[in-house]
Order: sequence, then C-alpha cells, then structure tokens
Amino acid sequence: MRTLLWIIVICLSCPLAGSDGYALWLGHQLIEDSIVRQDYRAALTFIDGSTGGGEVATTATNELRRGLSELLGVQPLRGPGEAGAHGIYLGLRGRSARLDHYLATADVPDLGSEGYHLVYHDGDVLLLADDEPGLLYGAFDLLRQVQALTDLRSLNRTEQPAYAHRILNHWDNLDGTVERGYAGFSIWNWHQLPEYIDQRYVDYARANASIGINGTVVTNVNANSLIFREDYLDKAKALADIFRPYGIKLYLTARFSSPMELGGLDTADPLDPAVIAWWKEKVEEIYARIPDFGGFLVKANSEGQPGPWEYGRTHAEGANVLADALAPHGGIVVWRAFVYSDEAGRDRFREAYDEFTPLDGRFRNNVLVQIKNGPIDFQPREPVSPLFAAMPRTPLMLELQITKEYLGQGTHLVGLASMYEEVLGTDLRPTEPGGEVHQLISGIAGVSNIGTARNWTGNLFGQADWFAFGRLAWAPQTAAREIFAEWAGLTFGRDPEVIDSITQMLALSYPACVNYMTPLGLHHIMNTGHHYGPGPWIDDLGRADWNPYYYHGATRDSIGFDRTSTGSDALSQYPEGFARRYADPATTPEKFLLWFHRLPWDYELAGGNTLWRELGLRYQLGVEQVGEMADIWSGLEGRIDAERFRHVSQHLAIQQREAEWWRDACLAYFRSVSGRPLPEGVPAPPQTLEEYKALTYPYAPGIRPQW
Ligand code: BDP
Repeated sequence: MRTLLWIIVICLSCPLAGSDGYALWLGHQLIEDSIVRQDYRAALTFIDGSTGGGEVATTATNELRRGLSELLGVQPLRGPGEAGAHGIYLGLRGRSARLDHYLATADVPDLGSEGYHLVYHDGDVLLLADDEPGLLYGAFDLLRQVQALTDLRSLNRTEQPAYAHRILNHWDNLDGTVERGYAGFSIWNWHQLPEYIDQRYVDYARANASIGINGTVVTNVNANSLIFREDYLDKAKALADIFRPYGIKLYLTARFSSPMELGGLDTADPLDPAVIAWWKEKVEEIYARIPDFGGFLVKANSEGQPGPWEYGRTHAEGANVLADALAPHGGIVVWRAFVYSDEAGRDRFREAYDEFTPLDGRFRNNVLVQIKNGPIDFQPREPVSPLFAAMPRTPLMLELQITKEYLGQGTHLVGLASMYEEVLGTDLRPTEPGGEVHQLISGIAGVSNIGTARNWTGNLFGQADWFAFGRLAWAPQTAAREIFAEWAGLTFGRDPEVIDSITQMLALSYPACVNYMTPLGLHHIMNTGHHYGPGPWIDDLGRADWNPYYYHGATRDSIGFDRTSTGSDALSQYPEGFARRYADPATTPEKFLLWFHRLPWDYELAGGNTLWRELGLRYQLGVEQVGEMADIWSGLEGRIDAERFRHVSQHLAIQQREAEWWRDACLAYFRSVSGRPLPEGVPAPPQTLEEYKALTYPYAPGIRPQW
C-alpha cells in the first residue's frame, strides 16, 4: 500500500507524462495541488447538455467529460446535478431553462456561426452557442482555462472566429510521400482506407478542432486525378465521416486535366460543354458520398500543373467551371495565385499580381483566391504580397506555410507565430483604415507540417506552429508571445519557469533564423531543389530565376534586387502610401532592404554601420541567438521529462552547428565577391569557400539519394 502511495506521489510530482509528444497540446495535466483540484471539482460536478443531440454537440460534451476527468481526476456526472450542486450547462440558445434564465438577465450578442459565450453565473459555468460547432470550440476553450488554472469566477468570454475558412492544406501524395514534409510519411493510409480507420485520424480531427481549424485539404496541390476515381472517393468519404463530428470539412485538390485523364475526354477546356458536364457529374458523385464536402483547392498553370491557359482561357474561366459545379451543393473553389510562367524573363515577384488583378470581379461568388503570404515563395522573411490589396471584389485566402521548407525544415526550432503575426499585421494601405492583411482576407490556409512521426511534426516544436496557425486563423490579432506561452503551458505543464523559458526561446527563434539565413532582406539563397542549407553562389541552372544568385546579384561593388522604378518596378504594385516608404532605402525597413534595393557595400545604415558590416554582424547575431536558445533550454533540465528534453537538446545542437554553417558559408562567399575583410567580432569561416560549395547532403529531405 505504502509503495503504491509513493508511486502516486512520484507520478503527481513528475514532469508532464505523455512525453513522446503524441498528445500534442491536449495532454491535460491532472491539477497537482489537491486544494485547487478540489475547488474545481466542486464547481464542475456535472455537465448538463441541452444540445439536441447532434454529432458535433455530442463531441463537445464528450470532450469536456474526457478533458475534465484528466484534469480533475474524476469524471463529471451527467447533469443536472442534485439541488445545490454546481456544474456546466452547455447548450444552444432557447433549449435549456438554466441558460434561458441567464439570457433573460444578460445581454448576449448574436454569436453567429461557430461563436460561443462562456461565462460564470450563480455558481455554474454556462457555455452557450447558436450552433453546434460553437459548443465544441467553447468546450475546448474551457478545458484550456482549467489547464491554465484560470479562476472560473472570472470567466466571461465571447468568441467568434474572424474567418469562416480556417483550413489545413496537406501536400500529401497518394503514394504516401509528403511534398516538403519533414515529419515522415502521409498519415492517410489510402491502401487500408476505408475499412481500416486509424485512431490517428480521430486524434488528428480532435487536435484541429481544439484550435478552431474547420477544414482540411487532404491531397497535394500538385494533384493526382486518381483521387476522383470511385474507390478513392470511398476512402475520402471514410475520412470525411471521421472529421464531421469535429466540425471539420474535407476538401480535395482538383487536377485541372482530370476530365481527360479520368474522364477520357480529349480536352479539359473549361468552356467545353462535355468538360462542364464532367465536372458537374463528378461533383454530384462526391456529394452523394460526402454531403458536406468543402470543395476544391486548385493549383493551375504553375510549375508544370495543367490549367486553363492551355486553352487560351483565364484563371477565372478555369475556376468558374468548378465553382458552378459546386455551387448547388454549397461547396467552394480555392484557386491559388501562386503562378509564375514557365518562361523566365520577368521578375517573379510581379507575376501573381500581373496575372490576377485584371481578373478581379470575374470569379464566381464561391471562389476564393489563395495567395501565399509573400510574392516569391515562403522565404524566411518576405514582404507581404501586393495582391492582398489589389482584388477588392474577390474574397481572398492567405496561404501560410506551417511546414518549414525554407526555414531549416524539420531540424530547426523556429516559432512561426512571429512570422504570421508580422504578416497579418502588415498595413498595406497605411494612409487609410482597413488595410492590414488580416482585414483584407476571408480565410486562412496553412500548409501542414503533419506526418507519421510519433509526435506528428517530427520536430516537437513544430507542434507550436500548427497550434499557432489554428489560434491565429481564429483570432488573427493575437500576439505571438501569448500563443507561445499558451502552447508551452498546454504542452509542457504549469511550471511558470518552464513556460517563461519556452516562450522566450520561441520569441527569439524567428529573428534568429532570419539573421543566420537571410538577413537584411536577402532571399532565396538556399541550396536548390531541396532548399536546405546555404547556396548563394549557385548561378548555373537553366533558368535565371531558379538560381539563388539571381536574387541578390552580388558583385564587387553592390548587392540586392532593385524592385523600384529603376529596376523591375514591382514596388509599383503596392498602394501608394506603402510603396512610397519602400521606394527610398533610407525609409525602407532594414529587414526588407535587399528585397527592394540594390546598394553599394559601403551604403550606410541608420545605425551607422555599412551594409557590409551590418550583414556580417547579423549573421553573427543569428548564431549567438541560437546559442542563447540552447542555454535557456539547458536550464530546463530536470524540469521537463527526459525524453522531450533530449529530443529538443539534440535538435538545438544541430541548429547551432547549421546556423554557423549558414553564417560561415554565406560570409565566405560574400567576402570573396566583395573583397572585404570580415567585420570585427565575426570569426573567420573554418573552411574555404570551395569546401562549402562542394558540400553535398543527399540525405536532406526532398532528395532521392543516387549512387
Ligand atoms: C514551393 C515548393 C513546391 C510546391 C510549390 C507550391 O517548393 O514543392 O509545390 O511551392 O506551393 O514552395 O505549389
């Protein structure tokens, strides 16, 4: 008996269990302090649901029951409780006497679709919504509050999502590989679906619902028509059935040439009657299986994907044929603006804007145009795409990358919430209201970083990016720091020192990465193909804009890409007030300097350093910041379970070495071009430039190792 007691005591005091990371931020830690635990138990003795018993509402109740029993160590009863007992009443407006009694006295606004009101009233916790998903999101919110030991008496929250579309984009191929995926293989087991339902699908849906994600595109934008074949649709239906109780809609990517490949037609011309009929029928087939199917995501005429251009049609004409087929069923088309022509010549920065702005207003109502945050391609830091301010008559989606293609992939710890915050808060029309990116969009998509890794994201800290994506898609003005702290608490437990330290590390990590990879507005200088490691010297690929060199053009005298009126004039795509500031290097934020200007190495920056000196110091700073992150982490030894401690320590050691590699290789190269000595305080690269150039790493993800 005594041994058993000891085991219990030890387990209660040891760092958060579930240390392989599978539980994500849903590890619900039993409240350690018995007095506090008792208080919560007394306040939450039962759950009384007045929901009409729909699937999503049932999930809400079940999740509350499960979460609270993990947090409190007892299962709340089914309500209502005995006289005098306190508990949770959850329900839709007009369904419960207890809630209606509250509503008679309180002024609760229209909660709209998916919104909720969570309040403490006369000793009970009330969770109210106007639809079932609202109850689900409110339930997860309440669990977060209890995990964070929020005083229930202070509860009074009214939440509504900023956007109706909060969607994950999986770049998962039907063969199980994941394009730009660094967490193993695809979690969709197409071979064993629909009969075998992996528990992961359910846990995946739960995790998404818990952070407000309400849609998922399960296939790659480089699409395969096979997904529309009947057997695959049966498999997709099985997934949709799992996701539905969690308020998540399934979407598929549509390959534009499917009517030919699958339908046997000799054209995919969007104005051809047979093509129109094919899409209509295909869509009906899908809805017969998946009545709440979300719609299609399409990459067309980009990087070799088929599209309407083959037939002399516009993107709008291409999108509209799909939109017309989906409209009667309530589905949408998300059409990507990530296009650049197969022929080189123009500044790629300009292309999406040039292609899409003339089409504003020409898309059907159920089409959203999805724009990557930056005009080039998910660089560590990009100026925001000018297209966000240029299509006032078209609903727009922002596309963010959660997977870290150009950001150290699965190896580096980089808290992307900082980048998302920067993007969403960018004001493209500084001279008038309403021009911040989060105000210009109708939805957010995130390219998933999820795979078969036991902890879902490979690098444990990748979970923080998935979490941040969901939280920001719901409330885009949330501060990154707040999200970091929330994630740390939910993932690593309640120790305030652990939470603070992890918050600090995450906050440092994004600036660190930009510093050691692409300071001062350098971009696209990653090694080609796999995009891992530095390669600013590469200039021998077939087409100019495939070469990292093209993006900085460093010579003995100067460096940078002139996008002002003396150069490609991409700057003119921005609203006037924004463009004016960026037209002059002296008023351009330094973090974007080389995105827009070509400057002499001796150009003097605001702080007094020359461009050359500042560049060197930034690389150095990035390395030091990673060192700081590693130091903070080592201070947590013993406060975090050994498994996760080791996992992160090892990754940080690699990141440290690779940050140095980035600094050394880039500076060795830029020094050789500029002919200048390294600034004081920056150590000499330990290898020669030739040695850095000769490095190969065939094991980097995205490469097929060859003999
Ligand atoms: C690039 C990736 C490529 C994707 C493409 C896209 O390198 O693998 O297919 O974006 O977004 O970043 O379509």
